[in-house]
Amino acid sequence: MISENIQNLLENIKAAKNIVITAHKSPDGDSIGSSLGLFHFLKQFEADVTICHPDKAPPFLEWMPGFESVNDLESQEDKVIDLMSNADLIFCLDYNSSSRIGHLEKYLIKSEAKKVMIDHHRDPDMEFCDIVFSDITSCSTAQLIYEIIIASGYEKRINQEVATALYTGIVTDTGSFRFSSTLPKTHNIVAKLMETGFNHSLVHEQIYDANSLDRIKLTSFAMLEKLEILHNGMISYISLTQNELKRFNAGKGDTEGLVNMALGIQGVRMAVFLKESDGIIKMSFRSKGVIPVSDMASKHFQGGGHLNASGGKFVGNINNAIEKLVTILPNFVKENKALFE
Ligand SMILES: [Mn+2]
Repeated sequence: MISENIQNLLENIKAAKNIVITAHKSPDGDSIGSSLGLFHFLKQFEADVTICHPDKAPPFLEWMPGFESVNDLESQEDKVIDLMSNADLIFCLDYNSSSRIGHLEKYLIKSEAKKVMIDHHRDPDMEFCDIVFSDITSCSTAQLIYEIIIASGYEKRINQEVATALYTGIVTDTGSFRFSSTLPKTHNIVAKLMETGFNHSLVHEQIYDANSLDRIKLTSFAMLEKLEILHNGMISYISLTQNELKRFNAGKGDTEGLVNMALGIQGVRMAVFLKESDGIIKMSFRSKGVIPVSDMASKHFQGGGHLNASGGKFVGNINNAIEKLVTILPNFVKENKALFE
């Protein structure tokens, strides 16, 4: 897939005047890491390169080299619309469907630029991009970008900035190398990135040891007051209302990881997190082993994602969302009975 497309991609990069890098809504370490990794790489070519995301990145990524170059439609509307309309090459990173970029979608669809998808989510929509690099076995989009750079023959252009950004994408999307998507080649790639000499300990410290006191208190509250256990201790869920989030001044990214803590309980095989957000309920699903939470997300909650990590939503209030979840679960457990034993 990479080797088939690489020539076409390189020709487009070399011919481009204005390159725009987009990534999915609600940015995470991989969407920002892959955007900045590609940004620092492409800056070494002729074209002007900019990053246009649908919304603001969480503060825990602010330390990343080049972070100030990440524009977002939410807070820089005119600039982003202008950049999107002048683009002749647009990268679509870490999303498999144009519906994943919120209000940025209409500017992407309107644009006559060549579009390049680089992504690792299941069931990619092949229609909205001209060149597609989709590998659902890849642990992260950042890893795919590394492989694309290698295939392009420009390995020497992987400097510390590129490496730091791609490393951050890989670390965050693999849960620090623990998810089953982490392959031997992932470690080989990380070894190559580390050879550029960036401070990897500092990357971990900036990502994982920089919580606000409010965030720690929100986490404690969620665990103590809002954690529910079902099905003989095999399923856990946490729900948070808008008022509860407000009480702890929760900002972007502050509930990130709660679902993994709910999954981290001994005996729990599957965890769900529900969060009230702008009139809808956002849901995250996680599982151990090969329990396909992506099935539940896509069938019942207008979402999808990865086998062990998926997202979805429910339109309505949080109690109805919980009710629907609790009603569906017995059947889901029955369908995947062997996986819950
Ligand atoms: Mn990703």
